[in-house]
Amino acid sequence: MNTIKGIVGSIKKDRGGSLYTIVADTPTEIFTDAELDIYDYVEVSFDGQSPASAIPVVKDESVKVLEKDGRQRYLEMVSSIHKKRLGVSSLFKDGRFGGVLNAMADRLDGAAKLFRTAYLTGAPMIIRFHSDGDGASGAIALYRAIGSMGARGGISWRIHKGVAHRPEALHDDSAFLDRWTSAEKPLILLIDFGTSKEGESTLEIKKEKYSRICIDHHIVYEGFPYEKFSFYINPWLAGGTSDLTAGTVAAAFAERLCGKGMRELAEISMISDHSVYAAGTDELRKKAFVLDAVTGFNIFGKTLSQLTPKYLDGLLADNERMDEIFRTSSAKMERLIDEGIGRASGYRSSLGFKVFVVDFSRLDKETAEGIPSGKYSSSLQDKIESENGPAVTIVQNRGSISLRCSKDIAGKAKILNMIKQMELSYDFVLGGGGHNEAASIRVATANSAEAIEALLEHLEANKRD
Ligand SMILES: [Mn+2]
Repeated sequence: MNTIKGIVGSIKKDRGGSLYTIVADTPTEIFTDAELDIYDYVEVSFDGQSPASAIPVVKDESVKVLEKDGRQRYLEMVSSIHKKRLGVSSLFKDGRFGGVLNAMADRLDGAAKLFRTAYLTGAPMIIRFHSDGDGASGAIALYRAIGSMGARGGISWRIHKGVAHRPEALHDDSAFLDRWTSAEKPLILLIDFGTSKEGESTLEIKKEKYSRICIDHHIVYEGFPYEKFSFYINPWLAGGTSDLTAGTVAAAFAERLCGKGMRELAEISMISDHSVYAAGTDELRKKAFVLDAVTGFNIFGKTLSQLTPKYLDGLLADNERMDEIFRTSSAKMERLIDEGIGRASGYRSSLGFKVFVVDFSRLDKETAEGIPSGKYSSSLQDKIESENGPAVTIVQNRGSISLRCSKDIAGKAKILNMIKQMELSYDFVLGGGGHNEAASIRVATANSAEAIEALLEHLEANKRD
């Protein structure tokens, strides 16, 4: 007979009973038909044989006279859990970006403490990560950290398309989170997205109801209400840039949580996001490519909900499957790139670099199937750059236009400024954003040719200032 004593930290009512998280030295989940409340102090006995609903639970009534006493005892228990030190991280000593991570250390530790408390007390969690190699590496790092904190349920991982946490997504999150009652607020964590005008409204809704952490590295625009997050962590607020990837910051966060090294995932995220800090072996490059392909190309027969960090982490360890994905997707991509370069219209800008324009919607349908034009534009840009030197690549796919710009000329081309100017100047521009090296713009499909003309004009106009 195994007995634990602890405090009820969360409850999810179900048919036939309730799922409780008991906060103790190691948090324990039990399913029982006993009626318990948050902060109840209980003794649970497991004989390893009885069905879950027959687990004997003895309530200690001596303290639960006033709710504040129950809360007090709970807080003492939580603070004893925290005596276990948060881990130290080697990424903070990295010569390339350690300084920026150190400048974010207080926020990272605060967020890690909030996350750890929510984790160990059974608060439900939604973890959303951007659907690319960067977002996926960050999610895998966190998944590994969680693995070392003891298994628990009530965590939903969601791969996320786009850069905004929109009201529809929040609605889904609420439907999941609101099934629990918990001592700590339910937690929403966003990795590699969330700095977006279109997501601002979700920061207004029920802001007292959820804890929210955002780990992002997209540029913070003026007026973005980041103070509405419990913790908003972004290198742009700490003297860094987007080159410090969200995956690397999430890896540092994960290291702080569990004390295990996450360097490999940080390196993969920097390769995937074309960071200036990207370095690494062929093996890491392959992993980055495979994560990008499997999260970005819709050709592997996986639905979005199947792309969990558990699956992705398993994939990184499965050499055979990785080879297969690498071969299939790189062959497909190479064919599409050759075709694009053959059909590109290019010219030399008076600013001194080449500009290439490719119409994605006219490429071979079968080869292009399942490959998003944004991913395509990054690979195309790499190839063009390696053959022509610094360049700007514009890929037009009906109303959606992707722009890519070599690092060396990003300061001259200023594509992000250009997109902002266009948003102000043209009604048919529906939105846009990104980094100076990689950005996108959405326009009304009927005006897409006009939009390309305007883009090229604005690119030239940059030389005036
Ligand atoms: Mn990223």
